[in-house]
Amino acid sequence: MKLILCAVLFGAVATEASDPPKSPICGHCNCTNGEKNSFDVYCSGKSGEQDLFSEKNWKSAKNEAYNYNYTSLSFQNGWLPNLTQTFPSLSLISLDLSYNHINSIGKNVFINLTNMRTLILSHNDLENIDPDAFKATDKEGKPVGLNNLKELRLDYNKIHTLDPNMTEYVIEIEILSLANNPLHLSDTDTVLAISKLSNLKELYLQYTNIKTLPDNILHTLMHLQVLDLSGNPIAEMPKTLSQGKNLTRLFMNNTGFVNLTEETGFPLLPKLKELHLCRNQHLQRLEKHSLSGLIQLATLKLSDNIDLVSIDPMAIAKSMNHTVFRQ
Ligand SMILES: *[C@@H]1O[C@H](CO)[C@@H](O)[C@H](O)[C@H]1NC(C)=O
Ligand SMILES: *[C@@H]1O[C@H](CO)[C@@H](O)[C@H](O)[C@H]1NC(C)=O
Ligand SMILES: *[C@@H]1O[C@H](CO)[C@@H](O)[C@H](O)[C@H]1NC(C)=O
Ligand SMILES: *[C@@H]1O[C@H](CO)[C@@H](O)[C@H](O)[C@H]1NC(C)=O
Ligand SMILES: *[C@@H]1O[C@H](CO)[C@@H](O)[C@H](O)[C@H]1NC(C)=O
Ligand SMILES: *[C@@H]1O[C@H](CO)[C@@H](O)[C@H](O)[C@H]1NC(C)=O
Ligand SMILES: *[C@@H]1O[C@H](CO)[C@@H](O)[C@H](O)[C@H]1NC(C)=O
Ligand SMILES: *[C@@H]1O[C@H](CO)[C@@H](O)[C@H](O)[C@H]1NC(C)=O
Ligand SMILES: CC(=O)N[C@H]1CO[C@H](CO)[C@@H](O)[C@@H]1O
Repeated sequence: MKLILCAVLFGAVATEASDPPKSPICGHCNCTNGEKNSFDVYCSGKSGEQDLFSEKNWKSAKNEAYNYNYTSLSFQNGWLPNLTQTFPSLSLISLDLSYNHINSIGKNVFINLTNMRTLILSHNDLENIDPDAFKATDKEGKPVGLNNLKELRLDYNKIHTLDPNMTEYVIEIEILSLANNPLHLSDTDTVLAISKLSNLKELYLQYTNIKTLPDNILHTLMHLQVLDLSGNPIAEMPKTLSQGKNLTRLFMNNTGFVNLTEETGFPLLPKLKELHLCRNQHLQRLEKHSLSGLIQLATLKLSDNIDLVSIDPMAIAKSMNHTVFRQ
């Protein structure tokens, strides 16, 4: 008798675990069921408004109490020009809202997504980001930031300036992409906004039309490991590069260098392991010691430099100048 009861109970539990009640969002979008009954939601070409912001859509109609573990949402190719509605409280770790024609983000949109580590807003129409866009509030109602956010991707928008009051709320991020935006990096607010992000490990600035980096920015971003400056009209080595003591990977494809010498070449970058210097249409000569500061270099990519006529045999050889400063 006991044995039968156990079998019946076990059966019921097993069905519930493998087949949770379906939520409306998984009817409109594609949900994949991952580990520990977590869900990854993928949606393309939906209007957005009705689907995303109603809490009911994320619950089971049959069993309101059923607690879904939504780990990621990718909502693309929709129409969300004014992103002003607040997402319901979801356990999302990753949110991808690329290709949605977003041109403004209102206050408190992400306030309930307190677990979010990755936010992708690529390929939208953002020009300005509201200073309070990433503001959240704690249990007492005090303003705090998205304190779990580690990765923010804003590439392929129309951003020219950043507001320091905006980055204040994403202060913990380690990865920031601003690639393919018409950035004004000479604007002091924008520099201040980026400088505040002192935990940054990866910064993507390719195709932002910048001519150099602001002085001392790598002194502030002292943990930076990966920097992409490709596709910018940079003709002189940015002065602050010598402060990139923790840089391990540097990308400078398609820039404006012509002749790099010991004086105009790379500074001492003691941890740099990988350098990409490809597709530099104007690059002609890599002179003696132009790369000697890269004392740990393991990978050097130099492809498709159509004007490169001379690489000095001592271009990368050890230079006393660089060993003297080595600690
Ligand atoms: C949700 O799912 C993720 C991925 O499987 C897992 O790491 C996390 O612990 C789950 N959260 C809860 C509350 O079950
Ligand atoms: C769901 O996936 C199918 C097959 O990949 C795709 O054709 C469909 O557009 C997806 N639906 C949504 C709403 O993204
Ligand atoms: C978005 O908001 C602006 C003003 O904040 C308004 O002028 C515009 O019409 C709105 N666009 C849409 C599509 O709702
Ligand atoms: C940031 O906020 C402070 C206080 O609200 C304000 O005085 C300042 O002008 C703001 N900064 C910018 C760049 O908007
Ligand atoms: C960056 O370099 C400084 C000194 O050069 C060091 O103290 C610090 O721990 C480094 N940070 C990381 C993340 O490696
Ligand atoms: C240039 O740099 C990028 C990193 O942004 C790298 O992935 C790419 O392979 C490099 N090379 C060329 C030829 O573009
Ligand atoms: C680069 O070096 C070549 C050979 O020394 C020289 O003719 C040319 O003027 C230099 N170009 C620049 C921009 O320094
Ligand atoms: C050190 O650098 C200076 C100028 O940058 C140069 O004149 C000198 O020859 C270099 N010394 C060595 C040993 O490379
Ligand atoms: C579902 C949920 O938790 N919604 C909350 C989102 O954040 C706002 C502002 O703090 C709350 O009012 C909602 O209750």
